[in-house]
Amino acid sequence: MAGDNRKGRGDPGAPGTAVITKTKPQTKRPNLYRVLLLNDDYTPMEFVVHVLERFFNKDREAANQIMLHVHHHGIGECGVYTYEVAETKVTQVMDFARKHHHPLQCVMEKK
Ligand code: TYC
Repeated sequence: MAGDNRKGRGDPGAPGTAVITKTKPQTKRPNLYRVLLLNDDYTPMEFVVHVLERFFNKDREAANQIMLHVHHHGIGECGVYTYEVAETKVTQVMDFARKHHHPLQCVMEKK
């Protein structure tokens, strides 16, 4: 109808109409991302261990294990995070490695 300025034009209170209410519980899980370190021939082992302690909250033993896994297998997981956290970790590691002139590479992949 022309010139119908009423608020909520559907008139949900009128007989024979209904408002659809929420039916399913809202339990959407966030997408998760693995943050991975890549091996190279130049970054010192001790620097990689330090990165794992500083940015991934690993204790020295866990950091050593992950570093050695990367050293032997070429790639390894540092942690699993939501997108924005994973992106921040990657940036922090890349900036830190660059600042110390190491070629260490850090990437993320969707789980
Ligand atoms: N391969 C390196 C070395 O022998 C050590 C290293 C481990 C580098 C893990 C990167 O992600 C890495 N010095």
